[in-house]
Amino acid sequence: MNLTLGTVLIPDSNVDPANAQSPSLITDGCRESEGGRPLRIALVVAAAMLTACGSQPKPQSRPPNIVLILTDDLGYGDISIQGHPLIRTPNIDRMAREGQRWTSFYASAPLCNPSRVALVTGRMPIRIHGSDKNSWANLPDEEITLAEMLKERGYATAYVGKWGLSGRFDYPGSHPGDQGFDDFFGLVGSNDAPLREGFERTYENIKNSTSEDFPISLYRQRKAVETPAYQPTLTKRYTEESVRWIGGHSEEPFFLFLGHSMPHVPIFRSPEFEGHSNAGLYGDVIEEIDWSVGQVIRALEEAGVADNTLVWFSSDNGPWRTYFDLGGSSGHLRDGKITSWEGDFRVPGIFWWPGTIAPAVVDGIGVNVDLMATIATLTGTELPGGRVFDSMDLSPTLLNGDPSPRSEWFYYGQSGNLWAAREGNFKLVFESWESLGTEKQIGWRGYGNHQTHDPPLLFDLSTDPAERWDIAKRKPDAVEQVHQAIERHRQHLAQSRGQ
Ligand SMILES: [Ca+2]
Repeated sequence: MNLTLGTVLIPDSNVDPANAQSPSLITDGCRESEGGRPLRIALVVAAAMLTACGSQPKPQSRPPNIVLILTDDLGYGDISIQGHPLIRTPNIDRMAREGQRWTSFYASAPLCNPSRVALVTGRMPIRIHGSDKNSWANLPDEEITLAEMLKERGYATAYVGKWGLSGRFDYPGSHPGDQGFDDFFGLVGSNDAPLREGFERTYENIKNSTSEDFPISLYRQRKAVETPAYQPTLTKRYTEESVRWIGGHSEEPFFLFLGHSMPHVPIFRSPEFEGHSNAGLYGDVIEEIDWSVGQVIRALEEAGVADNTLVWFSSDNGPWRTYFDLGGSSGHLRDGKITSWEGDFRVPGIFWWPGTIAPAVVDGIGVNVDLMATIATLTGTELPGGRVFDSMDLSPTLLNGDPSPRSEWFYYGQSGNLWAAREGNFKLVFESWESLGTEKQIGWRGYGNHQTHDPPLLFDLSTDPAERWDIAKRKPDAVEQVHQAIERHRQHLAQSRGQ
């Protein structure tokens, strides 16, 4: 079956998601209520949309809790189970061993904000922002987030950590409280914005910086409680807040989004983790995040809800390699943050739900934009109506070990240019950059060697995940195969943009 973006899989009506076997294929674009009665779409084949009326899944007595742990700029290769030789991440590794580790899991965009916009809405930023931008842009108030969706299902909701979906908290839709989160403790955005006036952004300055160099505020709800935020204990305090919040909500369905500020530069760790790793400051930072994961898992176990909780661990984009030892590693993948290479878009993707998610290493494609449809199914929740999603339901893989329903992904750059596209194992690269050094020294933020590839480069990611060998001339059929996927994707975007 030929799936297109904007198609989601959900289980048949009245089926307990935990026991779902053969999900029906539906299109989200048709999921609008009619006189209060939702339409269910039974089957879609390519462009043909066949619809049938039906009812939605009945609410379960106690839907699963959802905990999303998102790190900032953590690389694919920064965790020990994915090959880092020095950094030890026993708690993340445990999640991976007991759950599913996806080796082709992608961030939706090459940098923080658009990746997060896609994650919380199930919609690609180029769809949301009519100007085609895939760069930093505020999340519009009218977008419906995961938290707003789950609140309709009766969930308690909290956001702890870096928000990153707005630049300030002074307009409608800008605060987590406007986007469905009951509780908030964290930062508006990245831990490096803004810089102190007169602070020159160089590697040395960032390396030697203190919290005083970044006049950002730590918020509790809508009130700034600490300025500048004391950064060495951010990971620790986010963790304590999360553990406390879980303990206070174990009697009801809950959704916790823990968005770590680390390891985005400037990197800090609490005193207990100084020298904790064998991999320097960056290693210490990652090992503290791993400790945090362990604390969250323990809190779920102590509250007696671990077997009814999905925990997901990932990163919003790849490592910031222009900061050398202050940035992480994409392992065997090429390059890192703000490039079209796998080292940016491909990130850790771990799903843990003991007793429900069958342990596996999954090599099918998944993307953080898929969480919306996946979580809707797992919680028996209605996707918001009146809009088109780019989210595909990964629950058949999570619950039954089926192949991933997603066979393609599209790598958009900041300007909205299509940098690259993947169909199956083949990736076409149209535009590329390299991380060359620190900003101020070489080009924009240390990036250079920008190239437009015409004809595009072709890589077989199954045999060449490091994208070293252009095989476009050898595999014209594969080139055409990816072009066809792009054409389907563009038709879908054009038909539904802005909806
Ligand atoms: Ca980031």
